[in-house]
Amino acid sequence: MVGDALLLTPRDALVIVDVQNDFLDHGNLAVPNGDEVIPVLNRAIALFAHRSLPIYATRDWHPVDHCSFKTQGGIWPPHCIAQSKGAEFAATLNLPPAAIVVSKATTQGKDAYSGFEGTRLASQLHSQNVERLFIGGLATDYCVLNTVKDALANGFKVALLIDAIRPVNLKAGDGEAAIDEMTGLGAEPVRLSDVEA
Ligand code: VGL
Ligand code: ZN
Repeated sequence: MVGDALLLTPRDALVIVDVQNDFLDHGNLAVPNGDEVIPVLNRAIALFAHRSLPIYATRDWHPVDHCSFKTQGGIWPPHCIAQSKGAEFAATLNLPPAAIVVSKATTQGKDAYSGFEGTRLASQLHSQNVERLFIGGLATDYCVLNTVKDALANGFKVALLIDAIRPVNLKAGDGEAAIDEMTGLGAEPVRLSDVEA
């Protein structure tokens, strides 16, 4: 999709995944170069807001003793504890007041990498007549991957904002493998500069 302009339609929505302090520089589960997604997503927010298109923001919103934490036998450092500073959206992310916040992974004993898992996201999108999602955020190989897979499984088209995602890369190559998996399933990789201004 490089070169051609990609036109936004009234049935598009923006989904920003987990751009929260704990996934950013100095956060408890900092994603390498995660801060770089913010200026790109701010431009995306401006494009969608200008057209009054829906903007969703998912957030990881864990209880203090969440099962994904190392202290509980999980694989992650404690992160994104509900109501904590680390769980707040990046202060520099220009989320408009109309943005719809989707909290996920709120149950102690269950992790949820997808913004669709255990939330009303699919029904909210359907009730707004959305058919295509522009998805960016953190992290490519976890919550972006699983949100994109569930979006496709729920029948949405997906434009993956490849310049607005960054991987954890617990294992080298995880991010690239995730992008291959998402595009293999039908997500269209797009750069924000391909989206018409
Ligand atoms: C995420 C690891 C643990 C993510 C959430 O948002 O990608 N990654 N919890
Ligand atoms: Zn988490």
